This record gives sequence, structure tokens and C-alpha cells, in this order.
Amino acid sequence: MSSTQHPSHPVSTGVPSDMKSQDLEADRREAGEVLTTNQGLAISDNQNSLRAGARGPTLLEDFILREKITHFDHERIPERVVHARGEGAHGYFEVYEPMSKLTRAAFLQDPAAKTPVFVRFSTVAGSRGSADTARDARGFAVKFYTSEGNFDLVGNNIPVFFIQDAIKFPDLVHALKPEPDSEMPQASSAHDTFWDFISLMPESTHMIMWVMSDRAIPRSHRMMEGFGVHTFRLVNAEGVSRFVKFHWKPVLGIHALAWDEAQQLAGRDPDFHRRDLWEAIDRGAYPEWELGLQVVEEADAEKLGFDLLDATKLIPENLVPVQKIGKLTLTQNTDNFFAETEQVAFHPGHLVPGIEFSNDPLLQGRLFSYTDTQLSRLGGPNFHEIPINRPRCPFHNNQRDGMHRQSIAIGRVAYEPNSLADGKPHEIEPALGGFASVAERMESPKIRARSPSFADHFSQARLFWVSQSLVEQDHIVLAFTFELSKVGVPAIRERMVRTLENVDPVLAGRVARGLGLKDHQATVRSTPLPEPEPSPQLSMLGSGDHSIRTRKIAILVADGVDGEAVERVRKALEAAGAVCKLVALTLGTVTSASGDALSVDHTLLTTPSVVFDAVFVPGGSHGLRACGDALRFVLEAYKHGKAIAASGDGLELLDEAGIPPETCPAGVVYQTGETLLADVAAQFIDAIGAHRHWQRCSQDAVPA
Ligand code: HDD
Repeated sequence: MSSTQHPSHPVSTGVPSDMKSQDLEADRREAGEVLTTNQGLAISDNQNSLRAGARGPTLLEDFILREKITHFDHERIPERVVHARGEGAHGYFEVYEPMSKLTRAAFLQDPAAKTPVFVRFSTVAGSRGSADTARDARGFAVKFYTSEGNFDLVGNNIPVFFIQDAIKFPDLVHALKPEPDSEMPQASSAHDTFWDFISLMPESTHMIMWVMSDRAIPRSHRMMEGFGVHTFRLVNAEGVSRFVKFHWKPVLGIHALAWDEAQQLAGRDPDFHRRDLWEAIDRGAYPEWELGLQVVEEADAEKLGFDLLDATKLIPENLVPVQKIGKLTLTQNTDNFFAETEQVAFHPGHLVPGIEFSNDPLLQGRLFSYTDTQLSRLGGPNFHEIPINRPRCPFHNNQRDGMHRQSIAIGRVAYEPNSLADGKPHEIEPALGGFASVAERMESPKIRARSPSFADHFSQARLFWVSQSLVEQDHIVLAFTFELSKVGVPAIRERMVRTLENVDPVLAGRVARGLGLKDHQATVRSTPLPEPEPSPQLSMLGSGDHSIRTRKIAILVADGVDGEAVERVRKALEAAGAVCKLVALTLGTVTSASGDALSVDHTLLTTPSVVFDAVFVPGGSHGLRACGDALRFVLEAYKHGKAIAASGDGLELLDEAGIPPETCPAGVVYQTGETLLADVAAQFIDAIGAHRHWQRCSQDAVPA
């Protein structure tokens, strides 16, 4: 094998070579043949410590035991104070057209170039081992290894934030995290301290609407948007600066789980999102997002009607359309979770020439926080030398020493200016690639104050509400009701309902009813709430192209199954890009009606319907009808609004589960006497393409 080729990174997949991966090659270690100590001493006995007699005490002399145990004792590093739970992958970014009009950033100029990236997705509240499907914002952090240094876009899947000023971040996070006396609840905002804080912070209202929407329970990280959140600046070679918001648009569309499904997944497969990403990349279904920009001329910023520096505001896409300028593709899983995903250090201040900050006070505070946190998390100031964080371009300066320094700086000069090293390394002027901040004019008093332009906390929360479909509004009402029902202090629940009055009286009234607040009265207003023009892009419904690519379909089988139905429907689904798995009572094989052995992928014992997008019940599998797990499987799929198909007498399982064909439920496809299997498959594909048949989920009577 060549020195640049690694067994888990075949070059024959048609994937362009990943340059960051090549850069990591020198740091990869094969297991090796002989077990040694860290000093290279070959070990002859890894089973027994050195003792004074077979039953005597262990000797202090046992340096092999001590080295092994000492290393083990220090294997853990502090988890991230927020976004502790996450997973990462490698890939690349390509720009569609040269963007020189807007920015001088080199990685946004050449459509033929592929810029390596490492991306980490995360939840915010939970610990490192918490479940993936908690109701929460998701982190979407991208490190671009550009020729001009690393550029990190450290965003979320929600375009706004809870607070306007970084000085409130520790308060927000302390309120959100498990309560400090009991360390409960884990990975959940449904508790007193969080809602106490939110109900006292009107500026959080817009973000809380998003967090109570289905955006906070994505079906997959591959099916969620990403946002840079803050307003940044793009600066071109002429020094012209414009405001910009960054967007990531998933090629597979934006899709969510059902809340009941998300809760069940937290127990049935806490790694659901991590597994989904890993498996998709592993089988070559590379996740893709397009990078979008909303660009605002500096002179137009004041015409927007809100302050671009306020991170609780978004720019509606019907006001400023998103222009798609390139594509991110994830192509490679990590070799080692700790070395790559755990040690990667993102920072909104990792910039390249041509991209700059705005004065958003939330962003400004972040610029301090991210380096600071790595000092305790990664153990010192040399975390930039950790392979995953190391820029791919050369980097030289006079910083020296410190904990865990890896590189060996040669020579006696570590200062500038110098003459002993020919003045190197030296500065370089902006025209030749040096970074220079935009020369923004500043004439202001030193003051602790919020700009009056940050004062409107409800208009965009209302814009979000009115832009949702009825189904999405239902889900928001249910989410508020769920979360606030877990709040023990009545005054907090009531205060939050009063906040919601400022968003929409119907929303507030429905939540109040859900909470049993019988005395709730709608607020009498002197001026009616504004009636914003709905912004269609704020709704998830109808997103995507109805493709079923990468969707996971369960085929329930037992001995006697109609093998032809299995194969024909499976073939059609796979041709449309779906992944089919045979689920049966036990592993091994089932024997079809015609005597063929069909390999089983999963059992009903280990694999529930919540890990699938749809279920097909071919005829002949009579053994399933007496199986409670099989009945529960289809009933849950039904309750969660998933596409269900049955051929032949497969519909008897559905009937047994209480899903009667005569009601023609949406998204349930039956083979009647005349229907061909090809038609069943085609209708099933359509039904899966709709993602979920949400109208079914509101049927509380379904007992799954
Ligand atoms: Fe933050 C991590 C995103 C506000 C302080 N943040 C972190 C991560 C993401 C974000 C995606 C995980 C990065 C990774 O995968 O390693 N944070 C955001 C967004 C914000 C935001 C979109 C608002 C728009 N954050 C924010 C503020 C502060 C922090 C206001 C502090 C003043 N964030 C941190 C941190 C973390 C972090 C404590 C924890 C681990 C880390 O940085 O590396 O420094």
C-alpha cells in the first residue's frame, strides 16, 4: 500500500481525493503486530501484573501496569460545555462560479477547486452520551481548510438565537442544562429553570418558536438546513464590504421526526442521527448541502425594518432571496472519533481574507469564548497543532512552547522585527493576501446599553407562526403544551402563556387549554398584532423534491411470504434510491411460499418501526399476525404518519392492528384484487416521497 493510501479510504470509489485526509495520513497508526509499551518495549505478558508471589501484593516496580493504568485514568477530556453530543465527517466544498464581485476569499473563486472540509453536527443541551433525538437546536459547524487558512462557519439549524448579547449566554446555558442540584433532566429543555428564564426574556420568543417547531427534531442531519445566524461581511478585492447571511440548504429537503417517534428513538436507538450519517456515507450516499447567501448592500441595511446586528432576527427569503453559490459534500467517515470529532476545535473567529464580522454583540462575545474554551477542553494553547485542527496551508509565527507543543521550531529567532533571520516571518500587505479588518468608522461613547433597534421581540416570532402550515402550527402547540406541562411552578407556565399572547392569541389560547389554565383570558390590546406577509420558506412542508433517496424501508416477513412481492417491491424502491431491510421474527432466513430462502437483516426484537421511514407488508407472512411486536410495528408506523403498503393478504396484519382498509387512510397503500405489484410499488414510492402523512398523527386514539 502506498504511504498516502489508507485501507478505509479506497481511492477507487469515484470520490475525488480528500486532501485533508491525505494530510492526516502521517498521523494515522496501524495496530501493528507486537504489543509494546509507549516507549516501544515489547510486552511478553499482558494478562498478569508483577506480584510478590502468585497470591502476593503487586509490586510498585511494575512500570508496564503503571503506564497502562495511568494512561487509562486520563483518557477523558472535559466535554464541550455546550454541543457536547455530536458526530463529524470529512468532505469537500465546491463553488459554482467565481465570487470575486462579492469577496476576495480564495476558496470562493475557482469552480474547479475542491476545498476540504470537516463538519460536526451536534445537539446543544445534552451530555456527550445523550440521545440524538432530543428536542433541541442542532449545531452545524463547518471547517474549511482553505489555501489562506482555516475558515470556520459555526452555525445552527435555526437561523436566529435566544439572546442578543453574549453576556447572557452563561445565564441561558445554566437555565437550559440539567438543574444544578439534581443534574436533571438530561438533554431536555422541559424543566422549570429553562422556562423560568425564557418567560423572563422576551428576546428569546422568536427562537423558542423555532425550538418548539419540528425543526428541533430533524429526521436526519442530512435533512436539515444550516445557518451562520449572525450577519457577517463579504469584502471584495476593491475593499467593498456587504452584509451577508450564510445558509446551508440540504439537497434531500428539510424533514422532521414525529415527536412521539423522537422520544421512542431516544431509548430504542440513542445514536439514531449519528448512525444515519455514518451509514449514508459508508454506502456512498454522500450527504449534500448547497451554500446560500443573502447579500445586503450596506446602504440598504436600514431599509429592512429590523436590525441586521440583532441575532434574534432573520432576513425573510421573500425579502432577500438566497443565492446558491456552491455545494458541500460529505464523503468520508472518521477513522477515530476522539482524534477527529472530539478534538476538532471550531471558532467563529477563524476567518480568511474577504470574510469578516459584523458588530453583532452576540458574535463579538463568541470571538472570545471559543479559544478560551479549548484551553480547558484540549489542555493548552497548542490545540491548533492537533492534526484535525492543523491548517493545510503553511503557518509560521513566533509563538513558542506551551503544553503539548508538537512542532520543533528551528533557529534562535522567535521575535519580529529581526535581522538574524532575514526579517522572517514577516507581515504581508493586504493586496498580497494579508488580512486587514474593514476600516469601519467608530465614534461612540463607551456604554453598556442595548440599541433601541433591538427592542422588537415579537414581530418575527409572529412572522414565523403565520408562515407555518396548520399541521406545523398544531405541532408547535403540542410542543409548548408538552414542555410547559413538565414545568412544576404554575407562575412560570402562566407567564409563558402571556408571552405567547404577543405572538398569537390563538396559539396562547390553545396552549393555555392544554395546560388546563381555565381562567386564561386573551390580552385586550389597544393596537392589533401586525399581520405580516407569510414567508413560505419558513415552513418545512413541501420542502424537497419528493425523492425517496436514502429512505429506510422495512419489509416485514415470515415463513410463507410472497417472495415475488418482496423482490418486485424491493427492486422498485431500491431503483428509486431507498434502502430496504427485511425484518422478521428471528435472524437467519425465512422461506418464501415458493421455497426460496430470503436473508433477514433485523429482528422485531431489536429493530422497531421508529428507525424506518416506511413499512411494506407482503402477503403470505401469516406468522406475523400473532406477534405483538409486528402489530405494534405497523401501528406505530401508522401513528407516526409513515407510508405503509400491503400486498396480497398482508393487509390482514394491518386489519389486525386496527388499520382498516375501508377508511382509506392517507399514505396507506393496499393491493386490491386488480392492482398490480408494480402499481403498489409506484403508489408506495409516492407515499414515501410525501415524507409523513401528518394528518394521521393527530389521531390521539391510536394507542401506539
Ligand atoms: Fe456556541 C460551541 C453554535 C453562541 C460559546 N457553538 C458551539 C458549537 C456550535 C455553536 C455549532 C459546537 C462546535 C463544535 O461542533 O465543536 N453558538 C453557536 C451559535 C451561536 C452560538 C450558532 C449563536 C448564534 N456560543 C454562543 C455564544 C457563546 C458560545 C454567545 C459564548 C459567549 N459555543 C460556545 C463555547 C463552545 C460552543 C462554549 C462549546 C465548545 C466549543 O465552543 O468549542 O465556546
